[in-house]
Formats: sequence, C-alpha cells, structure tokens
Amino acid sequence: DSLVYMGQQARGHCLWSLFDKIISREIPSTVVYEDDKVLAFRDINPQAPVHVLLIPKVRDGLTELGKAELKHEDIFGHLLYAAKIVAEKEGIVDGFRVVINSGVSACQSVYHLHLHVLGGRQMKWPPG
Ligand code: DGP
Repeated sequence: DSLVYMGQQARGHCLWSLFDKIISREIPSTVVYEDDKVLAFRDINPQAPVHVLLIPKVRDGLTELGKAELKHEDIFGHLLYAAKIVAEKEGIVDGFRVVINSGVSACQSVYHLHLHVLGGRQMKWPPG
C-alpha cells in the first residue's frame, strides 16, 4: 500500500549517497576498474563468483534507469562498454550477465544508477 511504498522510497533516499561515499573512498570497497567517468567495485553481497557493480561517478540525477533522460545517453554507452572491460579483467568475457534493477518492484535498493556484472558460474534463465 501507499505507506509501504513511502517507506521504500524513504529507504531509497537514505541510500542515495551511499555510492557517492564509495566514489569518495569514505566507504571502502574493492575497486576492480576505474576511469574518469565510472567506478567498478565488488558487490558486498555477491550473487556469483564474480559480482561487480559499475556506477557513473557523476550521478547527475540518475537514480534509476526508469528515470533516465536523453542527457544521460552517453554515460549508458560508456557504462556498457566498461562492463565488457570489467568482464575481460575478471576473466569472464566468454559468459557474463549485466543487470540493472530499476525501481522498487525490481528490488532496486540503492538509488544511484548501477550495473551488476555477474559471472564465473553457469547463469540461469529466467532470473528471479
Ligand atoms: P540493487 O539491489 O540493484 O539496488 O543493488 C545494490 C547492491 O549494492 C546490492 O547487490 C548490494 C550492494 N551494496 C550495498 N551496500 C554496499 C556497500 O556498502 N558496499 C558494496 N561494495 N556493495 C554494497
């Protein structure tokens, strides 16, 4: 209901700055790739032997894919290509999955756009 929804929104807002703190190194993480536009680091709760999160360094209002604007299109191209670089570095380029959870019903928990790069095991389909 709407109260639950508001609670979830509020929780999302609390986590709004979490990945900013990872970018600023205020919160430590294991960085696997970085360039001027993106940062890739290991997920704290890995769902596969390789589970890396890839985020834009400048959030620019980009909390979730469902709220993307045309001005963000360049960063999406950059993020997707960086996902391939991460897969190469992690030795999973022959088989990996890229996931973006967008919104509450997709179980997005951190409202700073991020790609999940998953691999190192046989992935299943359909996802949960
Ligand atoms: P999502 O559910 O798509 O919003 O994914 C958020 C991911 O972020 C989730 O898989 C766990 C990860 N995560 C949350 N907090 C931290 C943290 O402090 N450090 C790291 N490395 N990952 C985190």
